[in-house]
Amino acid sequence: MSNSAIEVVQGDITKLRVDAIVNAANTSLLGGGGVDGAIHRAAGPQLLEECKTLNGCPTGQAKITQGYELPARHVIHTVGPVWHGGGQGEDELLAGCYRNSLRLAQEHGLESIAFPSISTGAYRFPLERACGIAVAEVKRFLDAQETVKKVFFVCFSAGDAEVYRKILAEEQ
Ligand code: AR6
Repeated sequence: MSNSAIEVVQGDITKLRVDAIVNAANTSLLGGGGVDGAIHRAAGPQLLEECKTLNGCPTGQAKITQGYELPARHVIHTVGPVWHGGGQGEDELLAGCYRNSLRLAQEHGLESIAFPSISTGAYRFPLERACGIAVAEVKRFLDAQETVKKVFFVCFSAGDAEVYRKILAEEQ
């Protein structure tokens, strides 16, 4: 795996022209606030129409749709765990979000994928802990296959981007 396979970007994930952006959704897959709301607004109403056909998504799993009016071709919807203190399987569920999203991308022959910082907003997962899990899962996946070539971590705030860059550098 080359070092440039993973890139941290600060900004709005709805602007990225990649094969798939990942949505930090809830189990209904019918929209919400945060990055979920931003993705549905930018993709337009057809995204909700397709989501209605999916019958929701369990925590830690992922489902794929078209991107509609987004620059991204697809949206991979995953559901992060709500943070309850760490004793309720939160780490493994969050790892599942990254693993299952990447597997879906691979199954669909997608080369580039962008993740928001899943569960670290409304679901209150501690940022550094979530970031460590995200980086570990993405690295393991990139080392094991050749379809997905580029992974972006998209951070809304400069502070979050700094944490991601620090943890990525430590793991090199
Ligand atoms: N681009 C990139 N990152 C963003 C954007 C954006 N446009 N908007 C927000 N973020 P959250 P969660 C960041 O709360 O914790 C929803 O209502 C945000 O700053 O969106 O997994 C769903 O429907 C934070 O760093 O997701 C669920 O009910 C990160 O995205 C619930 O929130 C994740 O924050 C999911 O909560």
